[in-house]
Amino acid sequence: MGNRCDLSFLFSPLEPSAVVKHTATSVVTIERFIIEQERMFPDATGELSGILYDMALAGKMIANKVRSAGLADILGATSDVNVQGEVQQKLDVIANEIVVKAVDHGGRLCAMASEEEPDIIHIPEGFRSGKYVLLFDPLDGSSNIDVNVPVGTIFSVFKKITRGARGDMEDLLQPGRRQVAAGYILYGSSTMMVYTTGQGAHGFTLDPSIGEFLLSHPNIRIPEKARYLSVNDAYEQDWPEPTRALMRRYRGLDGQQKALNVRYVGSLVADFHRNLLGGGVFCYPANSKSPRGKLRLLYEANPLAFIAEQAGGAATDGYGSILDVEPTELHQRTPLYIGSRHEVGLVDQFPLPRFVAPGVPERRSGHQPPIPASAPVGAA
Ligand code: AHM
Ligand code: MG
Repeated sequence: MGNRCDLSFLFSPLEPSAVVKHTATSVVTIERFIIEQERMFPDATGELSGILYDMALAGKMIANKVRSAGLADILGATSDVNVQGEVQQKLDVIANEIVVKAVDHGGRLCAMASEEEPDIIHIPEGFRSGKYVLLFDPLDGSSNIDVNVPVGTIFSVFKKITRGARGDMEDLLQPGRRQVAAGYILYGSSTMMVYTTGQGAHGFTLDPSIGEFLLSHPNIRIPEKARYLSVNDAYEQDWPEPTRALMRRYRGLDGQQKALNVRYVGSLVADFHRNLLGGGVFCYPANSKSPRGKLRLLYEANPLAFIAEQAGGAATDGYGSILDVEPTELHQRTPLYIGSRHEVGLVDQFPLPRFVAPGVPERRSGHQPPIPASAPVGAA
């Protein structure tokens, strides 16, 4: 790749995935790439780009903590539980603080929400309020930290829609289809950041020798031919029959297709990333103990769904695209089936029962009506 700045060929949706080779004197940093993308929009103010740089910086800082966690007495649990009733790991708390502090003062955001905090996070008095909101899971898969398994940060950005000076709950509760950017940082054998602003999904690998994310995977396209199934089948006994039948399909047990290979890390970002590059489907179905599933719509499902769609894949909760769900609460959970388009499409062939909380209408435009709340999750 030469030194000229025209990277427009990387943004063509028709360009196949390729791994970029850098030379000693020519590299494409994440900053350069973001600037090039921004140039395609003459009205862009640079604020969204600024949020992406801030997240890249936060990712580098968290990577640093994750790398040295075993040495620095930051492994293990705190004495606190988060809003979901889960024990907070020390690194959850540290990662949450790193993200908040990386973005709260730039004048680009008007509010935030984190999986680790119960309520809306306002921009502190004294800092300028901007036109975007950020929702994030600071350290997904954190129960794996103590055993040195990859973890990740996931984020989602929307434009402010309310009129007031500061951000509101309404700004945070928007359907995923309105995301203007989303991404994740995977702390694996190398640290990678993958993001989209709706112009394809692009991956960057952290070069630790210079401390920069370098473009390594432009225009990621999820392989059409899936290789992997990622699901925790310890829950099989709690799945309704249609879910079991769907899993039998993926495993080739009903004779309708070749069996997928099963790979489950138990860290969503790691499982998603492997399937994004290698082809596959990640499933976290609802079950009788978690009738709305486990994963969070706003911090996990939405951003990854945006990236999946931009890479040619899909994501559903079993009733329609994840991106069309209209959220009603910050920490809303959702079933999730995400990855290669064909495998995600198979979900439609299995009539999964739907859980609706009493008194809370499930809102989504143009999809099948829900089963009433009184119906058990196992009822078709
Ligand atoms: P977390 O946000 O508390 O870390 O929980 C989310 C994680 C995902 O990374 C992963 O896919 C899932 O929980 C694993 O759950 P389970 O152990 O039930 O399979
Ligand atoms: Mg999480």
